[in-house]
Amino acid sequence: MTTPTFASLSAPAGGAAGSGAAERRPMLTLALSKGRIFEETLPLLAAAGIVVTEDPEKTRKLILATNQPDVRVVLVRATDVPTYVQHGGADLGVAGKDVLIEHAAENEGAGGLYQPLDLQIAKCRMSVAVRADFDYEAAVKQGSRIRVATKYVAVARQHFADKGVHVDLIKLYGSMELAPLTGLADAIVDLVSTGSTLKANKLVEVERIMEISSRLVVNQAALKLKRERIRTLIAAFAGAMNTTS
Ligand code: PRT
Ligand code: MG
Repeated sequence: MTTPTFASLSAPAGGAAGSGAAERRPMLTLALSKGRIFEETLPLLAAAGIVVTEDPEKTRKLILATNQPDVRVVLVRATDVPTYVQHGGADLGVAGKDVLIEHAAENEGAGGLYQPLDLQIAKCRMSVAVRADFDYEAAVKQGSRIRVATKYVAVARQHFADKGVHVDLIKLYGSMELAPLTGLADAIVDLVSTGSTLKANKLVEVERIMEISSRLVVNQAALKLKRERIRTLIAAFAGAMNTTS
């Protein structure tokens, strides 16, 4: 028996409404954030036969239709993707490992979120960076208390605890690079991709904490109720990754 493709399981585009059970299948909702995650998820969706028919950069709509009548995309902030999926506002979503770790720490493990696939997209690393004139190694060796500004409090806390370094963590929501330049902090924990943001702000990367990529997250209840469709989608994504990497 051959496995049907996701496209063949869906109601035919433009088919007469209400004729047959296929059209009455419940909506499959995918949560994505605008920008790199949206852009890098598009080819994976295409492999599953799904084409988003509106451009998020050109519309103010937050719900985007696709060529499949029973598949839609909701646009949410990157940090809100796990929340939407966990509570069933979306069946699936794509979120960075950075976002997922912080979400789990803030939500006691975030039950209800299944992570079946590392999509290997939106890759970067989480690192410690300091001003070029700050001797990080010496501060660590001397056992000084280091002030660290970051959006990623859970990852930073764990990293410095593992090293046995005492830190005062300062939670920020963005523009972490500014903290060492203004004297707010000695160091930052932030995402680094090309390194050009650090360079432009005269900061240097002194430690790599972990590699980051984005993962597919699925609502546990949706996985049970829409099992076949979600499994077919996961298989198409996995297949596309093998052919593009
Ligand atoms: O931007 P916004 O405030 O709307 O939200 P967001 O920053 O959470 O979303 P977005 O779309 O920027 O990032 C979504 C996900 O992409 C993150 O959760 C990461 O998993 C992943 N990702 C991959 C990155 C980067 N690369 C990245 N370079 N997220 C952010 N950056 C930022 C970084 O914080 C720093 O300010 O880009 C800057 C560094 O880039 P380089 O290339 O100069 O090193
Ligand atoms: Mg950003």
